[in-house]
Amino acid sequence: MTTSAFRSLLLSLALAAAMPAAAASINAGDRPATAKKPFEATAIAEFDTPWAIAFLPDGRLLVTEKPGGLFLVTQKGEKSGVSGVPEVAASGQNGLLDVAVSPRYSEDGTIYLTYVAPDRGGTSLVLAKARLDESGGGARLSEFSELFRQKPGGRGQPGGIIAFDPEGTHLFLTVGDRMEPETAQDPDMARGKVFRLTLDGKPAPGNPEAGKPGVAAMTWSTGHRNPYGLAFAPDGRLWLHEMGPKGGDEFNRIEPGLNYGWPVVSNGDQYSGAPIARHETRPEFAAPPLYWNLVIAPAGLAFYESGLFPEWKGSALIGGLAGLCLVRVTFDEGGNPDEAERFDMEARIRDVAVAPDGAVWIVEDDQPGRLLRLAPPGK
Ligand SMILES: [Ca+2]
Repeated sequence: MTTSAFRSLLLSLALAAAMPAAAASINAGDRPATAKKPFEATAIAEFDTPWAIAFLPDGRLLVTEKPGGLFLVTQKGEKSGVSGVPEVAASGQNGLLDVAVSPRYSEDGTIYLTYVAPDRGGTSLVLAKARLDESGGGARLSEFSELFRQKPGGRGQPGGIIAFDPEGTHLFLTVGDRMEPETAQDPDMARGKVFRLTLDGKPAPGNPEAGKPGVAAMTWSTGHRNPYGLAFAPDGRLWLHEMGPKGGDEFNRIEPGLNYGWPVVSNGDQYSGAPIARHETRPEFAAPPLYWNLVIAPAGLAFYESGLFPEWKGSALIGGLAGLCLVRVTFDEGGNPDEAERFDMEARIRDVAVAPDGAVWIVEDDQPGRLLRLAPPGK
């Protein structure tokens, strides 16, 4: 062994020792969707390619449509359009994406949106906030404020998921690799990252590279491909799922400063069939404790804490696009996840949210796509 090889071996060992102890990665990609459904699914309304759903404190929902529509919807299915959404670049995976309700909504009346905007040299992921203004009849966005705009622009795989920490003081945002994989490892590119921001969209104090300029100051974790799920568990841990390439969808516990490896390592391969090194070959990258190969194409993530489905308490609920399913993930005493059951929904599931009464709501990725309420029979 040469001196430099010995040095790199020592470095690898040191990095491996610094990583959190984790159980072996579990592949849930071959699990069948055979779970008996403890719910009835009731179709509430239909939308044109719905992308995200979020509940207001009063039990109404906000629903985005990928082509650019934003709606307020009652639990009986009465829809009203919200005006003031800016022009979006709606094509392929791009368009109007996530909607999230401010953790201080009762005081600030604010919602957050992500969308892909037309821009020079491509299309850019944008994070914006606005007040949901229902004064004077109808609903509109007022005091619209753009908080973040990705530069340079890119192609598909935008990410764009918003989550707030349990304290309601920070906004977390996923950014996809925009189909340029190597940019996920570039600390100066707003690609393949999770950002941690203030509620006004500024780099949050205490971030791993808080003293640096630009993208680095915003970055909480790096090396992601295309994350369409991000949420805090009841125990305060942050979880993310991201789509793999050909195989290797990942469910990752997100910790500050860690690198999750894309595109250097993956549990899937290139679409061409060309292999990608596996996570276990590079311990300096955080490996997913749970992954899917075959893929489910995960979209939407919500943790369940209500009593309406008592057996689901503490579970993560994940929609499957390619999987045509709803996946329930449970955690052992060490916090390690595994897929507990998979419900066949016979449609591409784009997002999942839990209503104030504990019912689970999902939307189908279709044209039209249905908004469905899942509740125990008769509830
Ligand atoms: Ca990874």
